[in-house]
Amino acid sequence: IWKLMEKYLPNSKEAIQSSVVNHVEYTLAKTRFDFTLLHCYQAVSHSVRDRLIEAFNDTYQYFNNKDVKYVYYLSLEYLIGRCLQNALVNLELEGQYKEAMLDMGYNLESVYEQEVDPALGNGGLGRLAACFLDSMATLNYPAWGYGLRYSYGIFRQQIKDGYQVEVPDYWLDRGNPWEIERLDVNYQIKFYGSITKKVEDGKERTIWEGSEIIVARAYDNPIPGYNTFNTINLRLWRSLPSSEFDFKSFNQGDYFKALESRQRAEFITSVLYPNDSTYAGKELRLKQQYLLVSATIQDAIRRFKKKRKEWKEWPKYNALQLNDTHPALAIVELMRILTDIEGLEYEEAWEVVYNSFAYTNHTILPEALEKWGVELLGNLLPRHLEIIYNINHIFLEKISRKYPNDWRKLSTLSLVEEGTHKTIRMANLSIVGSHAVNGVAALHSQLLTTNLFKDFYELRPAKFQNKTNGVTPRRWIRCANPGLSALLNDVVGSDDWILDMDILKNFQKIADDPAIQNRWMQVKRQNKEKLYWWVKERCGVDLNIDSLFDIQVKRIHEYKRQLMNILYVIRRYLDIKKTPAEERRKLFVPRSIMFGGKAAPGYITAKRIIRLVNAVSQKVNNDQEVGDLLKVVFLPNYNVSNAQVIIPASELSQHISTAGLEASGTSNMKFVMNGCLIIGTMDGANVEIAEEVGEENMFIFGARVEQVEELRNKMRNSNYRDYFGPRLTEVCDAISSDLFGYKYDLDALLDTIRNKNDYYILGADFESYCEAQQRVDNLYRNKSEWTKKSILNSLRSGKFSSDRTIRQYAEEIWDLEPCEIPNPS
Ligand code: 26W
Repeated sequence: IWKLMEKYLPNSKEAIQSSVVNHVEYTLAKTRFDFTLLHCYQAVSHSVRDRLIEAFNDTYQYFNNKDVKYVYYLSLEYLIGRCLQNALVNLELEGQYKEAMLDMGYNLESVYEQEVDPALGNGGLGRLAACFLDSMATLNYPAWGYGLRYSYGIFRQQIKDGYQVEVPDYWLDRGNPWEIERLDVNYQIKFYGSITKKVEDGKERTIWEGSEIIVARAYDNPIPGYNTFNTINLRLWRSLPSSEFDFKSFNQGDYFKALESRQRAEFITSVLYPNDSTYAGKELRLKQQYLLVSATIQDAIRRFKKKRKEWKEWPKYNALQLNDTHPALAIVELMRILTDIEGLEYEEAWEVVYNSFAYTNHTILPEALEKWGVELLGNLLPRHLEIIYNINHIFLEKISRKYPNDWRKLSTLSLVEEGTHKTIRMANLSIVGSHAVNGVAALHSQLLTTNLFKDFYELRPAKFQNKTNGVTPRRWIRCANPGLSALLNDVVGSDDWILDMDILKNFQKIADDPAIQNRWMQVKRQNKEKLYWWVKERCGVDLNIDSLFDIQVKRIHEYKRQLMNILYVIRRYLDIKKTPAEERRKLFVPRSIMFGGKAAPGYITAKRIIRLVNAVSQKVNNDQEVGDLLKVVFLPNYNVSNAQVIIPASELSQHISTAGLEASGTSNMKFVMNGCLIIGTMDGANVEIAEEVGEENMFIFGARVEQVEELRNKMRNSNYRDYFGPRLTEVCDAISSDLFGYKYDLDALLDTIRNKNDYYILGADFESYCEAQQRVDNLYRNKSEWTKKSILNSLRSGKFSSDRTIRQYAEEIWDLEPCEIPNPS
């Protein structure tokens, strides 16, 4: 059979059709009488999956033969988005499939729409992991993604009476043709229990006996590279009961108790925690983290052992990247296995661990930093807590030798936070256990070394790096914006830009070309039309396609300042109302202002922001006087597939966080690539975007990082009426006068800036924001100038391809070489 398997699926239209038809008959067991579009999607996906599996098996076989070093990317979240189009584009078969399907009476685009979006992440961090997988595959790096196969992804957001309602997202409802269940890849995971010490030939050995044992099973998700046969694996773990463990209860005749414990095991990977940036501290979450960590480390060790190398060679063959501190226990787990089971000395084990791990920080918000209570941790993972204390002890001894009697240093560097409620600081553990630590944009990385991790930086400056985020042009231009892709192909004369975005810079002169400008505007208009219908169907609002599409889509957070955006919308509304009807069109550019994003279910202020947007929307959109000069829409259930419609259609996008608080942002990069102008603060990657595209092609405003603290202090000591300008005061008064209704919620919302010290300095930045908005209006009146800037934004966005980011990780952190498998064709 192995000889027979060596041939590959042919690419002809007929071959594609016959493979689809085969799946209709033999995989789906369908007849012509109840065949739906959904079945069509399933059959097509299975036929594409066959091809992925060919490439996927060959890839790892090849890696293995070449004895390469692997990177393991560990993340509790992946927002990979829909797979079908992405796979076809990366396999370069979209054209053939389109034709094959058309022939059979199906429009491929409507087939795409059948796919549910796997939403196994919250926001930026999860989507970054997905872009990284695409780039790792495309650049032929030997890589593995590891994560959890949650049965419920991030909730589906519905808007009822203007409020967010969360609906469970059981995304596996219709099966998942993309995953391969590995019935034979299972690992035992232990929890709780006790530890005993044994002395064997004069050496002390620790044995941890878990009292709850479950199983993690592998589900493989092939990730195809673009323009290469390489296809890598995203391996997601699912928790299952361990049959061995139940045996006892069954024998004791307690049937129901046995079933209960089985359900408890399955529950562990059932739901993604929908918080981003507030740490929950729940035991179930820690169980999730440990399950990922333990199964992944066991899998990596099993693979390494087949090589029959010594442990000290581990870092030569393995790099482990921690996507934030969520999987940080991996450091401890590898230490535990090396010392307790493999019998290495502590120092030997530490060398192995330290040289293979690296940690990426994604936020400096204090409420997001993970700190596990020692009781909780010590109860669930007693041996791990012991090892953490050990690591800390040895680390602090070094510190006190270097800085005798510096108690402040000792207490800030310690892995343990003392107090009535003792906790383990996962960031400190991650830094101490890693040879490299990075932030996700230049400004953010710099703030890590000067603020959050200052003392660590002074200890080992060489450990700290920057890796500015990036996004994959395959999904975010090629898939999401086919019109722009075709235009870029014509400009460049090939589709080489998909793999080398930097070449777009060579074509900047086209920005002045009226013919190109026209085509550019046409593409944007077609994308706006698509969003127009999307909005009409889902929100029942009729937008003016000629109005400026102004969009802010991201998780709802006070620091991202959606509140400032909506307060400005109200400002605009009041100004329009004050202006005599005959002068309105002269003074105001028609705008459609759209918001989208989920609020964490327990984050009341964020939910009130959504309520305010919807209240304003209702008032403004129904005001005859205003007409199409101003429309406000809340786009429900923002996710990856919706982003693919929203981003290419937008003309202005808002990235307006308080300076210093947005680590990077990644949608800003997607918007720029798609020829959208940014209104934003000098925060996160906006700073580098300004460097690349030129400040004159953006609308930059607001306080810089260095000014924020001073502004906060100033405001702390004064009444809000003294530092809110008249424009903001009037807006707040309008809300409080019940102009939009919902007075209770909205007053409470305003109090977060009026009486709570306005931590996010919205009051201080508002005037400068209004001025920037005025510049937007002025420029939009000049279609040609606007379009020129739009073109330049896109052509100068090359730095923000995740290919650049991944190359830097590979070269500067992982020490990893590409390994391209020969293309069989
Ligand atoms: C423990 C709760 C929790 C969950 C998720 C805390 C923090 C997080 C993430 C770190 C939040 C997140 O997604 N951060 C975003 O990461 C992106 C990718 O680097 C950045 O572009 C965003 O600026 C950052 O907010």
